[in-house]
Amino acid sequence: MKPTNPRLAKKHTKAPKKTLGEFIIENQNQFGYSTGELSRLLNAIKLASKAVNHEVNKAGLVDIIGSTNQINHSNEEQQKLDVFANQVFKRALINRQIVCGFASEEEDDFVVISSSKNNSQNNYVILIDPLDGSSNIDTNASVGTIFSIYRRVTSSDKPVSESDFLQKGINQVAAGYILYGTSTMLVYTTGFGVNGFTLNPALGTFYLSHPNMKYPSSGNIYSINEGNYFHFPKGIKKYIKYCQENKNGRPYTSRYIGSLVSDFHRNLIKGGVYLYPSTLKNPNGKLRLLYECNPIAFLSEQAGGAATNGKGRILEISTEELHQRTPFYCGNKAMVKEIDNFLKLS
Ligand code: AHM
Ligand code: MG
Repeated sequence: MKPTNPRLAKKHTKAPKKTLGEFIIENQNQFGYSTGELSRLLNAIKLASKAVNHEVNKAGLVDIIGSTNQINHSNEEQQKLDVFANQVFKRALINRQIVCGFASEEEDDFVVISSSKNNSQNNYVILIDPLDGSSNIDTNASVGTIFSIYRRVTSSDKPVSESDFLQKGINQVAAGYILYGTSTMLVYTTGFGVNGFTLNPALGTFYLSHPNMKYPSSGNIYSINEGNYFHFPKGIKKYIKYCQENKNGRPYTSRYIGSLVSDFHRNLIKGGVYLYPSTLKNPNGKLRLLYECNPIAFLSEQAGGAATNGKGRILEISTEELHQRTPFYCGNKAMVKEIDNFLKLS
């Protein structure tokens, strides 16, 4: 019998991938306040995401696609799956009494959650966009869930108040997204790098597939809804022309799904930048600071990238209201810097 090639033998005895549950427990002691509360919260998100994933995968087979004919706080039409995903996350977090407050892009106001367990109050609030990019559902394109977690700033013997939610992005203790794409992934950060987990649908388990995610050192993708070109600020119009110019490694490639989680995820892996500028109609852009921009900005910075509103860092923007919007530029650091320069010069 031929002796085993030691290189091949090594390949076959590769250690099994870590599960998300194992990873959460292993890293629990990274927090100053290590009570296991944040770990339980991440586990609840993991569970809810599987339920949403199951429903998203059935879209087309059951009566779950299309509009509810209702308008949400932001004056946008709610899709049936928006409402479903919101309920699933809300229930998972409220029933388990893991957080003391919940705010969602699909709700008008935040929800106070009081805990009946041992008379103790929980310390975290969560803000969530339950189904981002939901207008893509009808066409079977990828959508996502985005979440952002803060430690409350008010005293824990009182119900949460608005100030617990209106914190600057730099105060986030964790943020992440679930991408319901060709495979389902949960990607998150607790301020110690970004890690991505892929769902094995047969087992219903997330496995660490993308440890310590970082942007490539350079990128060449720009993602923007160019249909709004004539409504963009001068600097962005010039930047788009710059991307299209044929010199010094350009033209860049244009890729836009219209689903922030999917566009961000692709740019993170391949190197690129996502832009949602102000427009004549929407001077603050379209994206919501608390539910979309802050969590994605936190992930972007943790992956070695940047996120700005064209004037400064997203994570340092003061928040005045729950559904506040902001222009958003996010991706490879050097590319975001280019955009900031174009905006400053125009
Ligand atoms: P939503 O939360 O209502 O789905 O809106 C956010 C989405 C982002 O995912 C996406 O990048 C953007 O809106 C697309 O907007 P537009 O169609 O104007 O390009
Ligand atoms: Mg959204």
